[in-house]
Amino acid sequence: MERRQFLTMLGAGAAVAGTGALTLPARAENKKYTIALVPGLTTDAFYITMHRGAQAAADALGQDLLFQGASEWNVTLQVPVLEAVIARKPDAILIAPTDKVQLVEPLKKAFDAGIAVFCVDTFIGNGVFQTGAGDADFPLSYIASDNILGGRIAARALAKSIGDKGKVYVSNVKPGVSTTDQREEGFKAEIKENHPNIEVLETQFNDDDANKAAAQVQAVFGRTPDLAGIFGANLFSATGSANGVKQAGQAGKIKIAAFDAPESVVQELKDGTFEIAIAQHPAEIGYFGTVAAFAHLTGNSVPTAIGTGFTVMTKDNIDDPNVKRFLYTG
Ligand code: T6T
Repeated sequence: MERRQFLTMLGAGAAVAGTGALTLPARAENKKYTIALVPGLTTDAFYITMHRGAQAAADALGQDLLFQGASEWNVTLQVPVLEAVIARKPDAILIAPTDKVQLVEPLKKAFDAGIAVFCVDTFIGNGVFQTGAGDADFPLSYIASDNILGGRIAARALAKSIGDKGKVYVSNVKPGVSTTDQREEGFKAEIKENHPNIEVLETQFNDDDANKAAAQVQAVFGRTPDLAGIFGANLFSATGSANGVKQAGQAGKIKIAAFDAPESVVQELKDGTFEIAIAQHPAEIGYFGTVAAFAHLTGNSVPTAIGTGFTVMTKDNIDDPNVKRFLYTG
């Protein structure tokens, strides 16, 4: 062997050995960590699918996953669940906080107890973590969709389907939810910047209740008979709006851009109730959230933000297996 080649190999070997020494897990061999996932609510196909992704990662890594949440999107219900989870002393908590402000103090208790906190889907504060600024930057990472972009995608699709003019409104959950606030923000910014002939009416807040969202369609349509479109900013807003539009006999006439993709969107797209459904990748959020927690617990650094993708579903692509696989199937 040539001397130069030998030296190169020696150098490479030393580098590998050096890297290995630096990243060796700082844990006792075979120690199992407990990672808790606290969803926004347990009965939502979005979080059920996120749980599946988290479980897949926990199984692959040989770690324990705890899934505990409230049955409704409600701060008053989520806080006691979080307190019960903290009492079980998990090593890490992945949480979708139901309010940007009201979950800061309850989560600070987890942080003070030495539990690693990660936000999945929704965030606290401004969602920018580990900056040393403010009192809500203590979570280690935010793993989620780009919700402002999602709102913009919805606006473009809805604008196209209504011929770039007319009246629309946003059906939304409630103010203070980071994800749906950002979707509305992205939607309105896109309309304002690029669709001057579209008027955005007052947002209708439904408290994550599809029945309320359906009733609101009737009310808005009653006073605005030339209503052209609706942006359903999450699963219950979109499915409720679909029901409302059907009850008003306006399916396919009042266009809907839907956020989220429970299995029912297949039919809604095919029969023209939805123009577009923006599927998030909740399994990916759960998977990478769990991997991030494990990386941290084993002494590795983690990125402060991990962005997950979207799949835009239409009647023309919904039968494609590469699209269909992003339906929220639990
Ligand atoms: O849209 C998702 C999630 O991203 C949002 O934060 C709350 O609503 C859903 O869970 C859908 O119901």
